[in-house]
Amino acid sequence: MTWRSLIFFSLGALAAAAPVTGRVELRDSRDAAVRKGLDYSGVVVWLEPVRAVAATRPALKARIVQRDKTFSPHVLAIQTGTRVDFPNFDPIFHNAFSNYNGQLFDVGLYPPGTSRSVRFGRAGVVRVFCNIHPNMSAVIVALETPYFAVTQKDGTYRIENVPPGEYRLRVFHERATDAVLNGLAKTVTVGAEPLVAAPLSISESGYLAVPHTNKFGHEYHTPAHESGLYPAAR
Ligand SMILES: [Cu+2]
Repeated sequence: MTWRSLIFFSLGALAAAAPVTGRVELRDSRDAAVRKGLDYSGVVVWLEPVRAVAATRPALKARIVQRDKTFSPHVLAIQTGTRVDFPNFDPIFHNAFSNYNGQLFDVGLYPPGTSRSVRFGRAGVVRVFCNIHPNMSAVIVALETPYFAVTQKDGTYRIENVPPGEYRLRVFHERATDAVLNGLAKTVTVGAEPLVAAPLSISESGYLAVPHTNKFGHEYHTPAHESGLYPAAR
């Protein structure tokens, strides 16, 4: 292949990929901001190719910052194989640990100004907590596909560069049951033009916040105002 044909081919491949956009609405929530329609953020929307195998992007990196005793972002979507850094920007120790498909990942206790990282090689939902501060929580959604996005506060999402084809559109929301989420999966066909997907409405009904334990499986010994409920009150 000559350089000219290679460049032509690359431009052609880029032009063929279109963005998929849409909007998600949350209902039946106990969260005041959600009920007022002010915060529909943190819903993961992704596209699984029905036939072709999604292209892999090696050596991907992402991060969840610890600052002001908060993990940020609260919801992170990644492709499997991504290494996630957990830098500690607080003047205190943190100990991020996670429950990953039922398996414990422990980053260990580490001091201010340092970082630890974990590579997530399998698809699944990773619940991240801090072993010291029960109110700290985050969710990592590891996906086999590179075509994903997380909703903004207004509920909109935008998945870039999706090649034409047939996909299963799927969603994850931390305060929805598996049955609700599975019921929302649907098939979409992406062509050469940008696609605006039909709006999605996710019910939080049936979701129960359960207390999480520390990494040793014990309750947190903390002041009463730091509830151990997950997801923690914000
Ligand atoms: Cu902490």
